Amino acid sequence: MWTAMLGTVVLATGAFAQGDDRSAKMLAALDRDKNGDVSLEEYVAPIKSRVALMDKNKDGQANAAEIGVAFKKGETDPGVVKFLQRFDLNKDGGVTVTEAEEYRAQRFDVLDANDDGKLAVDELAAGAGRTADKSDKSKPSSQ
Ligand SMILES: [Ca+2]
Ligand SMILES: [Ca+2]
Ligand SMILES: [Ca+2]
Ligand SMILES: [Ca+2]
Repeated sequence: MWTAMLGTVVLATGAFAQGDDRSAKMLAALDRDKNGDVSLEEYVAPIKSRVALMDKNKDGQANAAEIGVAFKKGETDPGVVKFLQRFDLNKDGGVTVTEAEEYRAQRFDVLDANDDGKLAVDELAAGAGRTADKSDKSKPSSQ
């Protein structure tokens, strides 16, 4: 019955879901072609449009002030700072669509546990509590 809310959760990508129900909803929201899993393109699409929307002055990136407006908070709000830290890959104080896409692509790679290029609901669920580096699990701690 959650199909009714598909449209409303598409942009809610900042907070990663907790639990299977949330993961199922997240998958449904991301799965634009409704084939039951999330492709890389589907996974990065929401953050691209989100950053583009945040960029009110259309200079190609969302800075702290613009992110603050989007979050309805001040630019020093922890959520805003965290968003910047996460997505501002070159640390120039602004998040471009490309940076957001790249961050999400890295995240996709982490979540895609079986490396089939698609995220299934269990992979989304497993990723809810995980932040980085699936490469670590296969390597004994070298350096
Ligand atoms: Ca899909
Ligand atoms: Ca801007
Ligand atoms: Ca940047
Ligand atoms: Ca997969």
